[in-house]
Amino acid sequence: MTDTAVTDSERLRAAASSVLLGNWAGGSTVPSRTLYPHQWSWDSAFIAIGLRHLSPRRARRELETLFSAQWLSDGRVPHIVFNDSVPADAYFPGPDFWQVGVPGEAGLTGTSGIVQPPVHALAAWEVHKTDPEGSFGLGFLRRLYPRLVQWHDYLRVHRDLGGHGLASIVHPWESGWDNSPCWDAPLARVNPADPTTYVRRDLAHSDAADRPTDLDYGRYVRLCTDYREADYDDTRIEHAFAVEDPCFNALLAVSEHALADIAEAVGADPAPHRERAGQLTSALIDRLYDPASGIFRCRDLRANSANGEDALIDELSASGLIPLVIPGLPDDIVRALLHTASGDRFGLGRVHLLPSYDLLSPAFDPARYWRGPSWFNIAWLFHRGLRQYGAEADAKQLREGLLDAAGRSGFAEYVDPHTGEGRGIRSFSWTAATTLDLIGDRD
Ligand code: 9WN
Repeated sequence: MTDTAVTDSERLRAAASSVLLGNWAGGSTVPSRTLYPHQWSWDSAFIAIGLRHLSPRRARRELETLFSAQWLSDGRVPHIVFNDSVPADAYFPGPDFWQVGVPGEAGLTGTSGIVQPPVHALAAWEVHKTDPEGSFGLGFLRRLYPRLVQWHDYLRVHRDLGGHGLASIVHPWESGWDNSPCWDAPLARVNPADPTTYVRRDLAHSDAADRPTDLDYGRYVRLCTDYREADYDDTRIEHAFAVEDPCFNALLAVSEHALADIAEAVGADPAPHRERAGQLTSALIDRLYDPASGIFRCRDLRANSANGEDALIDELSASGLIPLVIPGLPDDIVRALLHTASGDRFGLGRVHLLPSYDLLSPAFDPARYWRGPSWFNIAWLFHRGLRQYGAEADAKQLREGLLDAAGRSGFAEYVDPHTGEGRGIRSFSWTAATTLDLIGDRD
């Protein structure tokens, strides 16, 4: 290689960097300038993991901005933090809909009232490790640690709706896998909101064939208005939608492990966090693991509202493979997850990245949002799980696939698992961030 030669990796790195820098909004990064012009909770965690390679300072700021909007009342970290430089009607549901203020925070007009997967402690720990000196010097972990503890406490205290030690989601948006077929049955019981009472903004930026249907949107809106009317108080509402999701709880378990590392670094006691991580892992296995299909499944707490019985949801989603990120899983479960991932339902190694949903199901759709397409953050998580359990060849192939698809698609929101064609919007932040994080491995 000559001094002037530019490698593919360098080009990709430059392109990914320019997406992240272009989406920087002053204190945090928008997922997309057009479709998602505010700060999103789990996006920011993935973004920080990529941003740390460009600027550890900015990566720390990303997380601190998010936590500056954490609710003082109960510790919840909202799924959206609204930026007041963006017109109120740029995104629906916007700040006027949620009616939640952020007292004393300049530049932020409010937040949503629901949450997203708790991947933040993991992100904070990864960001810290990139620049321990700068992080310690500025007290990054010392400030964030109590906030992360409060966030996990919110989920433990207010969201264990099933009473067996797992956190429940109360809206499909809380899963991050918004319109997965897993939500079809529990969502069908929800009365859609009157479509004349709101205007969707997403269809102005994305193809309707890629996005959720109007009927699903009506139900999403209804769940939000019911929660809002109960002042987002989990003790004052019988949530119509209440589900234990494997990805959400796996990320909580991994983050609890990260919190133990953070506790140690700031001189606090790591033991309660390790214990809690162990409890979460056991509860996840007891409640959600399905040995017959070799995957974790979602549990619908309202499956039979008449007698209050819950039931596993009859759909196989890649959410059920994400527990592979948890350290110390029993060997038989690791083997089963690897087997399921590379079987015909998910086609690992034979399709692009990892499809979000069962390739063999009639509900599979290669284009529509979370009903089949492959997402980059999900591939990043599964890659981490593969490496953790020594599946190096699969990990390498997935990493190569992620980098190629990201570059070729212009950092698409997601890709068709069969063709690799980009779908949704382009210049999507976590696609660029996961690229930056994995690119080093290819050099
Ligand atoms: C609703 C921002 C978010 C992601 C979600 C993804 C999508 C929002 C939407 O975009 O959800 O939160 O309007 O569809 O499903 O995972 O965090 O990128």
